[in-house]
Amino acid sequence: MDTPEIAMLDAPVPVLEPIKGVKKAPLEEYFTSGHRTCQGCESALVMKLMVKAAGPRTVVLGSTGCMYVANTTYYSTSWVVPWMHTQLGSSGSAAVGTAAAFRALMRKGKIKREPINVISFCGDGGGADMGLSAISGALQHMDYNHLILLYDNESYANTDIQASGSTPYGAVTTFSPSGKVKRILHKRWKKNVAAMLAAGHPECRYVGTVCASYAVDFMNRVRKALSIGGPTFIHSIDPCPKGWDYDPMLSHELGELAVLTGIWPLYDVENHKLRLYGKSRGIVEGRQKRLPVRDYLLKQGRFAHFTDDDIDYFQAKIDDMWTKWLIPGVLPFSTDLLNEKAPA
Ligand SMILES: Cc1ncc(C[n+]2csc(CCOP(=O)(O)OP(=O)(O)O)c2C)c(N)n1
Ligand code: SF4
Repeated sequence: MDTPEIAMLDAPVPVLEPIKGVKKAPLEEYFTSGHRTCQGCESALVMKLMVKAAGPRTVVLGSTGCMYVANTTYYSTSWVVPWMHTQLGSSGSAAVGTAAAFRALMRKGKIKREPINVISFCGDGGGADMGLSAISGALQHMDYNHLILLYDNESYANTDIQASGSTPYGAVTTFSPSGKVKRILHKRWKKNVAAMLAAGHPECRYVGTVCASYAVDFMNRVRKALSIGGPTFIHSIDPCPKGWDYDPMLSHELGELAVLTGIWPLYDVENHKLRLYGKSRGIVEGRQKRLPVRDYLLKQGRFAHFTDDDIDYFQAKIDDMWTKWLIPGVLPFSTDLLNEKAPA
């Protein structure tokens, strides 16, 4: 039994054992039919897996973006659990506020003292750009239990595919079309959000990257984050047929290719210990050969303007991530990167 003092201070965390194989995954759905996401939308799958892993005692908070707008068409919603919309840059503040409210209500005896998961999600525009400071603040409020999940479709998809800080080098967006004068308009390398947040928040006990193509791993990262307690963060890569311009049947394959080409390393930082997992672990340990980035890039219309030089440049950057960075694909500290040149 908790002492009254501890009961006053601590909001309880759930016991969520890892799911051992897809056949052991819970059958219940808490994100179900009724949404209007595009065919093949991986972000919709992310929502489904996220809340399936968390279970029924979960409150979901959603930052403005596709996963808000497409999931709450007038008079319908696909959320079975309680859900609330929050503003574009507010996933961090909403998470802390809701977790604090639950704690206060439990402390005052107004609701039963039981584990209630608080999950706040945001797109890359809302999370990697304008909401980053609120997420950083949330990861410093150690007293509250919540998970912030950044679903990264690599653009501001809901407002018709504008470039974000998370858009990959060279991708065509409405802000960065390919033209006759400049074939490549978007020359920034994608922000390294999960690593940035893990490295910059020494007390945060769990940060991870995930990909919904590896569904069991995905759900187990969500379960780990929710059951470890405190503020936690997960970053998922989400193939988006509309923004990436590909046939919707390729979504699953593109998720796998993002990992197998080494573009999207799967890792987590649990209690300050970094560990590559799944196929990414296979790559560092030499059991899995990295596939050429060409296999991934040329399946997507947003890279259709790439020449062989562009693909070679992209490949060289990924090779650097795996050979010269302090931690493969994660921490970009290397002086060699200063010597490279992008193709004109
Ligand atoms: C403060 C603010 N500025 C602009 C908008 C308009 N807006 C709505 S959704 C959106 C794009 C969100 O992009 P992202 O966070 O990447 O989510 P996605 O649409 O890709 O799911 C924008 C700019 C807004 N709702 N609030
Ligand atoms: S635009 Fe992309 S993220 Fe938005 S609903 Fe369509 S596939 Fe999903």
